[in-house]
Formats: sequence, C-alpha cells, structure tokens
Amino acid sequence: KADPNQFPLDQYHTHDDINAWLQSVAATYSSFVTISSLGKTLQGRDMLFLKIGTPKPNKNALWIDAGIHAREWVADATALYTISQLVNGYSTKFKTLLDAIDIIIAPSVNPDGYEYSRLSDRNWRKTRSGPRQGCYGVDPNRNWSFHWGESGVSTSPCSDIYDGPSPFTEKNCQNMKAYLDANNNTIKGMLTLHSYGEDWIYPWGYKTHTYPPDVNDLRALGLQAAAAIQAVHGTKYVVANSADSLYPAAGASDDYSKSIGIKWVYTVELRPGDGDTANDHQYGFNLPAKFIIPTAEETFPGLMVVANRIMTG
Ligand code: ING
Ligand code: ZN
Repeated sequence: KADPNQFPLDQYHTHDDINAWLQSVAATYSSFVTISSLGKTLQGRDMLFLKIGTPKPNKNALWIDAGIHAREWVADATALYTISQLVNGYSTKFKTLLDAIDIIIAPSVNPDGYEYSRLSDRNWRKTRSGPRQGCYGVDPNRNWSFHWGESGVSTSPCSDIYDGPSPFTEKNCQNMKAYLDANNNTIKGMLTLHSYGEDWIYPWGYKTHTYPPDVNDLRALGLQAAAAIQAVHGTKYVVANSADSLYPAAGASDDYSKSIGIKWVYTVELRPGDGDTANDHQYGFNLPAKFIIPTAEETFPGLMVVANRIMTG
C-alpha cells in the first residue's frame, strides 16, 4: 500500500493520482476515515470523497468541496492539504473535534473539466457536456435550481457562465445535490473552495441586498474565519455577500445549500498570488505550485473556525 504521507502536497496532481491518494488515505486511516463516491461524471470519472471522524451515529458534519470550477486548481490542492492535516492530527489536536463532528471532503467535484484544464485548455472553467451550438460545457456554479437563471448567467452554450438548458443538467451537480439533499439533517456547514479573490462570501448570491434571515450569524462567523486566515501569513480576506460585493449570480451551489437548510454556508475564494496585498503578484487561476502550501496553510484555520462552530452547536 502506498504511504499517503509520501504524496507531494506542494504539487498539482492528475485526477487519477488524486483518487489513488484518497484511497491510500482511507486504507491507512481506516479506523476513522471512510471513502465513498458521490457518483460518476459524464465522462465516467469517479467523484470520491472522504468522511473523516470517529465513527458514531447521528453526528453533525461539515461539508467541504473544491474544484467545481476546472481551472481553480489551488482549491483542489487546498482540499488535499486539509485532508492531510486532519488525518495526521486526528489523535492529537483534532481529537475532540473529530470525536464530535465529521468532516466530509470532496476535493475535486468537476474532474472532467479539471482534466480538460490540465491537458487541453488551462483556462477551462465549465463541465464538458455537449456540444450545444458547437460549444461544450455548462458552468456548474450556475446549474443549481435555486432561482436558476435569474442573474449573472448566460443562455449561450458558448459562454463561460452558461447556466445549462435547465437546472441540474450536469452530472457532477446532480451527484453533489443528491448527497447534500440526503444528508441535510446532519450537514450543518457547507464550504465550497474556489479561486481567486481572497473573499469569504455568504448568501444570497442571486440578488443584491437580499439575505438569509441569519445573515448576521453568517457575517460574524465569516469575520472570525477571515481573522484566523490573516493570522497565518497576513493575507486579508474580504467578508461579504456575494451579490453585493462580487456580482449577482444565480444557480450557485452555496445558495442551493442554504436553501435546503444548511446553516453555515460560504464560498471561499482563495489567493491569486503571494498573499502580500500591498505588492501582490496576480497569477490569477494559474497560481504557481510554490504557493499551494502557503495558501492551504492560511485557509485551513479559516475552515476550522466553521468546524469548531458546528462542534459547539
Ligand atoms: N467565483 C464565483 C463564481 O461562480 C460566486 C463567485 C460565488 C458567484 C457564489 C455566485 C455565488 O463566479 C469564481 N471564481 O468562480
Ligand atoms: Zn470558481
């Protein structure tokens, strides 16, 4: 069996290598890690995820996904780092946390797009369904059903923000939806990792000046997460409502997750550069691998703010 701790977390990896690593983590830490699949993608790739936590009935959980946008590679890499931190700290610093809650991590939820970005078009964002009007792909962060199509989308299949012919046409979105729907009684937090922007964003995204009733809770915890991130390397995150501060965009996974009753829902936009906001090198999506560890290191305590909040109830 491969030793999961020999895997270079400071590099970007193929889909196959990511899945093999997830298998080796699950085999090595089988007393508290289970591996399952959300389902297959359109092109037949397996959407594996890990559930990390002491096995007990009726535990609450935090869901973390990454890579719904193909080109945002540092998101997937940050999810892998997060898995490594949790499994290596299970019997020490995360014992209390992982006895109390499960952390579910789906580190690469658009693998058809991810492989296309790696092999053919580094800037690819969407899925690979189609062709429609000669173009491929639907924006998997515009294909969810909550207020689908109302803002921030294109109806052109050739657009990067094409919302699809109807909600949930994309297999990877269907697979995620099925799991979230089936587990919305226990999943208390949903964090979806993107790049780039250094933003910690809360719903609703579909319309400006429109918020869930507990927006004050969401904002307060978001500020705690941003402070935890800043404490690591000084990187300053903006905590904001996505419609007000970025742009209105309907059909995203965060709004859907909030709409089915998940309490702590955030989209997290990771770094585009060296994190020095005064003099940043803006690599955008194409973040050099040497920034994976600094990015993941600072993101991790932000994620744990939400995990700890779920634990304390
Ligand atoms: N940004 C997000 C996008 O899907 C977003 C921003 C988040 C919009 C949540 C709507 C809701 O466009 C990136 N980088 O993908
Ligand atoms: Zn994105």
